[in-house]
Amino acid sequence: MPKSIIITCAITGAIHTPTMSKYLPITPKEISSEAIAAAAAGASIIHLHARDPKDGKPTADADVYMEFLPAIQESTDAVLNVTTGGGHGMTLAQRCSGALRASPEMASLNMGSMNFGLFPMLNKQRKWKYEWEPAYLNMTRDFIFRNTYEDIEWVMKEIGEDRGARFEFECYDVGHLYNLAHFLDRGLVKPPFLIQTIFGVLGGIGSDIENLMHMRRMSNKLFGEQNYEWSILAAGRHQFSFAATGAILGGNVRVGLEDSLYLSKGRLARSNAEQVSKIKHVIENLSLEIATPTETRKRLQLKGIHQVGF
Ligand code: KMH
Ligand code: ZN
Repeated sequence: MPKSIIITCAITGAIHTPTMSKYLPITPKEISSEAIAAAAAGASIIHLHARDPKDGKPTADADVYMEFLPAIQESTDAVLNVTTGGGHGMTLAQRCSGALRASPEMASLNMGSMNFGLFPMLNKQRKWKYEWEPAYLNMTRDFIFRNTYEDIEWVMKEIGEDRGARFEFECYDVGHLYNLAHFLDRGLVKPPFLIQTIFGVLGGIGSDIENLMHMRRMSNKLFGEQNYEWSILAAGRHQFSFAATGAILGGNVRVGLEDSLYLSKGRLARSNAEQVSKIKHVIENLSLEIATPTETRKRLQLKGIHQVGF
């Protein structure tokens, strides 16, 4: 029997900027209504970042997270997963401010330092709404997304061990799988864990199907297929083809406006829920099923909705 498929929806992220799509949620109210609709459409995990309500810039203000986390959880039993990637240019503590305050059931954990190039998005001519937007993209020419061993250990201790969150291990390249294996060897990671394999970020592994197969093969070799839940996300235009291929291969999937602003070629997604509905239809048309939040909690052995700090 194929396992049901866990759909994660990443609502707003820290990659896209307000000028790129008027549908990108910015304020706590927008983030919570988008998250609730995405969960109703079939996402059992909601991955969250916060933005400054004034201008949409990624923010490290934990109070902003606390404006939307309780509101979302009041209306849905989806698992709330809070970023530790935060926004570009933040310190590690700033990146983790929401997760430190909220003690969520899940948090992201980025498994290696890397380039993270957003500057190609400057190539499209636009009239920017806010000055920070082109500066934010441009600074990634000289930016290292820092995730040293010490950084990773700190997040594992503060957010995993002390606050009881389990992680979405974000692996943007093959070396990140080996870093995860290193922490498994040291006993700092315990199955069942979620590996989010990420394709198409400039600085990470590219969106080629050979890479999808390779990341799966190496994950199986390093961890054993029964010890982890595999999830797939591709940034940009490969979002749906990679999710569909991953689903066929036994993986879980991630969609959402953090990863792509589009629903199909040239057509902006009007909401996160639109993307979730699309992948849900693909999955169901393949005679596969989507996982409920209850199944997701059980498979990932999460601490439960009543153990969070919001
Ligand atoms: N902020 C990006 C560099 C995550 O949510 O953990 C990547 C990121 C991933 O934010
Ligand atoms: Zn994120």
